[in-house]
Amino acid sequence: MSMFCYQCQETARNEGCTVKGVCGKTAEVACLQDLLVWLVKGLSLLGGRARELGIRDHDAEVFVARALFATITNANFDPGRFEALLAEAVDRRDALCERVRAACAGGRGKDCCEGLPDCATWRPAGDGRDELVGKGAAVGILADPDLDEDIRSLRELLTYGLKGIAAYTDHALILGQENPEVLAFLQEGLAATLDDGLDAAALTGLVERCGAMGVKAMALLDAANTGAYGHPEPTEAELGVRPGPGILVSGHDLKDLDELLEQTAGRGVNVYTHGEMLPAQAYPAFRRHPHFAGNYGGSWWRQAEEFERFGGPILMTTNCIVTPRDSYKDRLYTTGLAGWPGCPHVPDRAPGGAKDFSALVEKALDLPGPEELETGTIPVGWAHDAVLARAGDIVAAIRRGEIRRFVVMGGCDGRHRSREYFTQVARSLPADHVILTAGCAKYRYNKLDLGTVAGIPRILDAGQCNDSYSLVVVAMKLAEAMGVGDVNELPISYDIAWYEQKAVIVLLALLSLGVRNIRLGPTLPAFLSPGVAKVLVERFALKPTGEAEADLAAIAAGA
Ligand code: SF4
Ligand code: SF3
Repeated sequence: MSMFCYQCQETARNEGCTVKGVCGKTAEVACLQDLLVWLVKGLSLLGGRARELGIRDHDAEVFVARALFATITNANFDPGRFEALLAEAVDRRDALCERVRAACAGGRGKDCCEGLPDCATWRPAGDGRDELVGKGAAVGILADPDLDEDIRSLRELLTYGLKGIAAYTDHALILGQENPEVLAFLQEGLAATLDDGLDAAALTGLVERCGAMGVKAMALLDAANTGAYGHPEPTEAELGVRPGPGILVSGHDLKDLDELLEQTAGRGVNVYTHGEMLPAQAYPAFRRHPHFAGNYGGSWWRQAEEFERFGGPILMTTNCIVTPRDSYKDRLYTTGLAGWPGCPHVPDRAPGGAKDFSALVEKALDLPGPEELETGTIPVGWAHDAVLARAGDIVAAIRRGEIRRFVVMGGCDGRHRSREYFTQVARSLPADHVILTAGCAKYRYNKLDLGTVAGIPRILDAGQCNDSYSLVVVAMKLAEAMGVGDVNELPISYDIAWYEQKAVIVLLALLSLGVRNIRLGPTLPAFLSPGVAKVLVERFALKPTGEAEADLAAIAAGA
């Protein structure tokens, strides 16, 4: 069995994982994921035909978002879960095909399901997992060895952007928010990757639209999160531990944390955040719980050691999971689209109901409390509402020269040593430079004491990767307040770290807003062909991060 995956920054040799994922994804799961993406492309093609006939299959649209989300880096490693998603994909696709056929025959007397590609008609013979894996191996990224490399690159760039949108869309859906335009675009974009008639220019146009849809998806999630839990408030998040048992929550799904906090109230169990759940420390709705304790540990790739030392149950709400050690595998609970074979999984909520976290609570009560890793606090809660409340002071500080430049350093963290670059940049920026960040990239520098300037911390942490939207809002409002017509004229530099597909959509979102001169690191994506990379460089002045010293000099000079 072989595989090919190059969707994340840690792909082997910055070329592609071919035997097993650096992330721990087996070839078997990689093939099942490829098959799922292929099938939802077929489903999406039918979704487009259905929309032309005035039919919208809402549940199928939601399914496409969930299926794509399941395939993002470090979310789901469980082959059994993919088998279930594959069966659902085939059933939903065929049900939609029947509706399209019926509507079409009635209206025009022809069969709109004729001439469909294999991905819209293939059904497994029922020979089990091997058959699915075999088919997945045949339909993956390199299925057509003769495909033009720029077309392949653009199709994959579009697919990964859509995966990022799908993740944010799923989080918003869980909070009861959806944007029909974004749901339709997920299908339109996927279907476009099947269209041999689309040349590089047409695909580039779709990639740009994908970025614009990414802005909408992030805006929706921002409204969903703040609508449900209030605007984040500047807060000093505790890093130490409290006496007594605890549960650690990681990932991105705030509703899981919300329900867990409710179900642990008065039970003598503290709830801690980890990784991308750190920003929850700033939401008023969570802070009102006296048993909501501090943040434990750092970013996702350090979790094996941290989870071991935490000692209690861990709830992994989405990415990023790393191969769990046996020492804590039985207390690592996945939920939502996260999955690891052999780890207990908390099922989805029934309509109108809540998830049942009682198993975690009972487990926590049986286990010792967490071992302390560190002490102190870090500032969080500097999302758009908090920053804009101080817009007048900030603009005045810029005019006085007290704040000379903002540096957007959001994105993802990762294992590679080369990411020390971001620590070095953060540490060495002049005292009149303020870092705007979001996503787990901040763990490379958010525990450095960089002090304050003009009464605000020099690291303004807007929240999770999806809260990069907040940084965009801040830039737009600053431009307005300073009477600047183009965001590129603001004293803002971009030094973005990427790892997985949610950072891909953040990047595309920034490009769609016309942001130029973004530095991206620690490497450019392997899925960008030289031709596509050249277009991005020429049109947007996108560049790879370089040596920290040289980049610092360029940033200080306004580049
Ligand atoms: Fe490799 Fe990244 Fe794909 Fe995992 S997600 S298989 S590390 S490219
Ligand atoms: Fe991090 Fe996975 Fe991307 Fe949400 S937790 S930013 S990598």
